[in-house]
Amino acid sequence: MEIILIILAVLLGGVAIFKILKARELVDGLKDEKSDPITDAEMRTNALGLIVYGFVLFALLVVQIVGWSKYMLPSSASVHGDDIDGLMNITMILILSVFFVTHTLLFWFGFKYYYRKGRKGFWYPHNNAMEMAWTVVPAIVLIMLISYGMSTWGSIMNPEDEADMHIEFVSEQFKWTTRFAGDDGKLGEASFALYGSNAVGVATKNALLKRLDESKAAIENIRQDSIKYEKLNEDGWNRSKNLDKSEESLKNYKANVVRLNRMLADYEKFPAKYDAGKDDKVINGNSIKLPKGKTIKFQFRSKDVIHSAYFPHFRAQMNAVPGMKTYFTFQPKETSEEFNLKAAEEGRVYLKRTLDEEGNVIAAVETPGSTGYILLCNKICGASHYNMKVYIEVVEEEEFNEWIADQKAFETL
Ligand SMILES: [Cu+2]
Repeated sequence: MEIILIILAVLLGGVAIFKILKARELVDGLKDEKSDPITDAEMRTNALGLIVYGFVLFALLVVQIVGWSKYMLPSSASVHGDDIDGLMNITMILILSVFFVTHTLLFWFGFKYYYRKGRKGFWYPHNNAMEMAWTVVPAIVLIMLISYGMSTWGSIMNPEDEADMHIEFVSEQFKWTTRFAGDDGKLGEASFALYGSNAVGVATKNALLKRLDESKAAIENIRQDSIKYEKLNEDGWNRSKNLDKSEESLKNYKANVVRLNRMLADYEKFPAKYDAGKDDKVINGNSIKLPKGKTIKFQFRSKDVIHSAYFPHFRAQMNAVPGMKTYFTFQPKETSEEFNLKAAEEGRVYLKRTLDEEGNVIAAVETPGSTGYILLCNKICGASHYNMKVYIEVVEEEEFNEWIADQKAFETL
């Protein structure tokens, strides 16, 4: 209510000023003054206003950079992340320098050459040397910047080191399911044909056979239902909609049976890639552990729409696209504990919230350090997109080994 009143007051104030100016114009018209409508003093005030505006703009920018840098991400927690930070810093230094130089000139020239009676502009239409300079110099700088960016990206996407570990994230509205490769160090084959109780569709032989049985049973059920609906239809009850639905499901399940049989035939030829899934560990919760100092190759899949796996502290991001696999490899170089200490040392803070019993925030205290590693969905994918995250704890190798040993294998061997 208060805000509405304030907005109304501002609006009415604006209307009043407009009306007063309009009235003044009419009075001037009556007086029939032939003088210049804008005086020299007004012109000078405007010019001064421009340069003051420039100073305020610069000052605000500097205040924000200095004052809010404590909320920025701490320095990278992954090995390749330092390259990304280097790229970011050089780019920011370059564009900020150009920004300050060009805008200083812009405001200064606007002030220095404001209109004064009797002064004429200097007509200077063209200069080849200058044209060349401001075309070639930015072109060279941009080519260098882009080459630097492309080579950095190229080396990050094609790491020389073999991965020590393989982990998969499968996205769906609205959660991530994690799969760790088992002792064989390989992620087994997976397919959407097995989704259901099998969260990421791991395709071991047993899982394929189980799903095949389920699909056949489902087809039988649908057939029984269809017979019932047809009977009801004959008795005068309109069940055409149910029949259409049954037909649709029947088609899907039949296609699934074809897919599963094709994979079972493939299993006879290449059993290894299916058997590799037996010891995989599927984690349904939203918190996982990772070992420090290991190169991890992450694989991403999606069950429904495009999601994006974003690990801000590790400077990593990759889309998870339905129907294909995408990859990103990185090595965490600090445990969660070490990272938190480093963040505090670097002067970073986060807001520590205290909630009451009903979950309302009653206090938010700036606390030195970091909230900790997290995997976020970075593609607006629907209503609960904001809540699609996995908490990651990076620990020493021994602690990780203990934790992963406690997780259940897909098929108990
Ligand atoms: Cu998402």
